[in-house]
Amino acid sequence: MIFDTIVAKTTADGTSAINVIRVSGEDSFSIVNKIFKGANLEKASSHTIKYGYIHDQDKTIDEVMVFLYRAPKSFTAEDVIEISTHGGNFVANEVIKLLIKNGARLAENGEFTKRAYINGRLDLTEAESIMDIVNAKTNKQLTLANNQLRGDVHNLVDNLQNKILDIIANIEVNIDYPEYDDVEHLTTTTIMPKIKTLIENVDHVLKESNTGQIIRDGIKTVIVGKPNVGKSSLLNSLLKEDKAIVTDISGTTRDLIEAELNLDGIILKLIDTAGIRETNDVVEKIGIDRTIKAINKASLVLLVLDQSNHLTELDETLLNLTKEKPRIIIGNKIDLGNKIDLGHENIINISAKKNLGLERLSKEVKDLFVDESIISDSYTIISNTRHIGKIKETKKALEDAYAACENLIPIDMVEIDLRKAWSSLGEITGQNTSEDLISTLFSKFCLGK
Ligand SMILES: Nc1nc2c(ncn2[C@@H]2O[C@H](COP(=O)(O)OP(=O)(O)OP(=O)(O)O)[C@@H](O)[C@H]2O)c(=O)[nH]1
Ligand SMILES: [Mg+2]
Repeated sequence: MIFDTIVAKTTADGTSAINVIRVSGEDSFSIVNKIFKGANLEKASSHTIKYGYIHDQDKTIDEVMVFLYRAPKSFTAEDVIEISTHGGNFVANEVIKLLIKNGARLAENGEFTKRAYINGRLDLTEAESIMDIVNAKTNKQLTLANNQLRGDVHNLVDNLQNKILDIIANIEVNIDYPEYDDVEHLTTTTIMPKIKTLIENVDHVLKESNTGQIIRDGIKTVIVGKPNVGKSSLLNSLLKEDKAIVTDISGTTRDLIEAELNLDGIILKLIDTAGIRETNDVVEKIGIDRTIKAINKASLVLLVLDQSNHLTELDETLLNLTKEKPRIIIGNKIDLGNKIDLGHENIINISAKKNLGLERLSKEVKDLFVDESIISDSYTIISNTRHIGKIKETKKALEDAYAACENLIPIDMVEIDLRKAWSSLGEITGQNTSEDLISTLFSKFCLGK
């Protein structure tokens, strides 16, 4: 496909050692050549670097290096030139303005990657993984993103699609040559076991994707408890900084305090809340309201109790309020006593003030959410919410197909469900994806990507 020539700065704004300006499209070489003094770029070979100057008629703008990539061996699979200028926004903008004056257009967010996708250099999962690499904050996130970029998710999806096609082929043969087999026999002996195995495969992928999603997106975690039990102290000791105000006055925290924590490779998106109690104070009431909403939205609740005092009615209320949620019950102030015993319910005893027991808490979080054994270079797990959604659709369609077989519904109806499963998978890699979705996905990228 032939597109116009686009330009953008690929490095971040601000002063730096160098800036890289990327130009991609059919006229890249002729446009840059017009403003470059040095070698004749139009005659230069691919994958070479030239030294020279960017000039605007007689005026020198900057001393630069240009990196040349001819189609299709470039990031976008088009002719690409990357110009390294000196750092600084002003000089970069002057060069970009000059390129636009000579026929290039300012790129949209993610447009280079979008072209790589449209030109078949990357599938959608590979393009999406580039954003994940840019956003990675932990080693585990980076491993997942790199595996996806290498094509692991693509291969996994391809493999499932091929298995579905195999069943569809079976059905087609039967429809074309009905004398080969009777339909009932075909479904029960050939098709149903195959669909069943596929559902199991998809289920397995979904199960492991829980870990993937948590590695990629972190765990929304809310710290709750009655006033003064040490919620803010816990936040601070986990973060190893005095982020929240801690006092011995009940009701110190009035509104939600948010922070992010890297817990041995797992990102906890922590929210410290206002202690829950009966109150007539309007400000505090609003705070408590927000706490309840935060509990509802969280994936993990850290319920803090005070081990230096016996359980109160308020603690019981909170235990009840959070019992349906994945939660960890924390017995804080263990340095002052050990007065609470919840029987069969597990309590992690800690002292937020004295930094005791925090490793046990980390271990508990991991045990609840992460299967460490599947995070490796050689293992494929799905982590992207969009992909997980499509796999769930696939599973539903396969289950419909299976139920149709069971109910002896005509075989061509079963085939419709199977085709639906196949096309849901295709949406993951971008085989049959709407223009709207593509635009939305790439608009989340940064400029120059
Ligand atoms: N001895 C001891 N004191 C603690 C511990 N954790 C917190 N405290 C103290 O308990 C008091 C309350 O701590 P905060 O962290 O403000 O409690 P909170 O739950 O955030 O309270 P509110 O924001 O009012 O709901 C402070 O005086 C802390 O120093 C602990 O493990 N041991
Ligand atoms: Mg507090």
